[in-house]
Amino acid sequence: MAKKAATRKSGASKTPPAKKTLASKTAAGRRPARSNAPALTKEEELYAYREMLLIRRFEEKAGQMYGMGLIGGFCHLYIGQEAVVTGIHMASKEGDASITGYRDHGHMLVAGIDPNGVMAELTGRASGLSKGKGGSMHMFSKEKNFYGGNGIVGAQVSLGTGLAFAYKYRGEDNVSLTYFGDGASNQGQVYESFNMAKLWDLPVVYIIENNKYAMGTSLERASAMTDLSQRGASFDIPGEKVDGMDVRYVHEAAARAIAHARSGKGPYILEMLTYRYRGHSMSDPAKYRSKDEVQTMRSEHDPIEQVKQRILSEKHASEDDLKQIEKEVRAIVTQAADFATNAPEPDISELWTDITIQAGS
Ligand SMILES: Cc1ncc(C[n+]2csc(CCOP(=O)(O)OP(=O)(O)O)c2C)c(N)n1
Ligand SMILES: [Mg+2]
Repeated sequence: MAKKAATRKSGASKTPPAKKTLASKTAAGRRPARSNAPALTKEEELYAYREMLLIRRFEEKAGQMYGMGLIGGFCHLYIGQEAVVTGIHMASKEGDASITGYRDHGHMLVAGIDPNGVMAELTGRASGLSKGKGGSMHMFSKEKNFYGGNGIVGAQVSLGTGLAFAYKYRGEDNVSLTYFGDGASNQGQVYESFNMAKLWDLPVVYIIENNKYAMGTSLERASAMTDLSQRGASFDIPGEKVDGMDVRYVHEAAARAIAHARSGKGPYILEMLTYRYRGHSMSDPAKYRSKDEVQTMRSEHDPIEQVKQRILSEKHASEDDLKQIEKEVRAIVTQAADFATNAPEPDISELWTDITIQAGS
């Protein structure tokens, strides 16, 4: 990624060569057996730290605002999963498309979408990304090639495959980054999409964010075959399991998968082993898992804490430097919250717009 990390809006990407290796912890024993982790450069580590912190603080604020009644409807937080979207984005390049389900705030922030517009959409304001009419699950940015924000579980897989088809059809050098959950991986349309993607060797990377649960149902309870990285085997789509709590592994695997798709070899599956700390949505009593399980993931595998400790031990930055980053991130989030609280609501006439295409138009 190199360039993208340094400036959020820069152009070409470079997939960094594997450099020196560092030892890494395993994610609750679920990480594939590899003893050495790939290293990121100082700039990449600092970029990852800032991006993940922005997602974390933004969502903590959204959670608070939801509790205060400022955000209505559904709101699914991504807290704990930040390394997935950050590492994938670092390996992508300008113009690549991304699409996901309803747990989408992190995907938008990392794509460089204005936090004010995202937060204002959560509070239903006219200056929100969908004019205040979509809410948490339905936001888009054509400018940043972000295609939602989709509430129908699995629907983004067909749409993401279609985005890849468009790139190939037009002869463009971009890939579709299609994110979905472990629960969605059992949806029928996923396999119709896999078939077409391989049949036509479409440039799509399927990123399965396996956070172990689909609402209150664990993967083991709902899936006959739980190795999601192999779900493309019968379509001849390669796949791998990745420690999704460690941004270094995510970035390394993403670089490999994206290069594969971009070079014309067709789709690739990445199963990201990750974890959400919060409930499925804001209204989840979370009775299906123990507090210990959550606490272990938070205290032993937190993606932000891992990067922070490496930055300090490698002396890439001091405690004070990191505090300064935290301060800057908090200022962005505070400003977004203020904006989203004070911005005007949509005019009542907006009830009748953006519903259907008018005859003759
Ligand atoms: C087609 C469809 N079926 C059911 C639902 C209800 N539903 C919403 S989220 C969800 C669980 C999906 O879990 P997963 O794919 O693992 O994603 P996660 O929430 O863990 O990110 C379900 C069943 C839905 N929105 N759409
Ligand atoms: Mg899940």
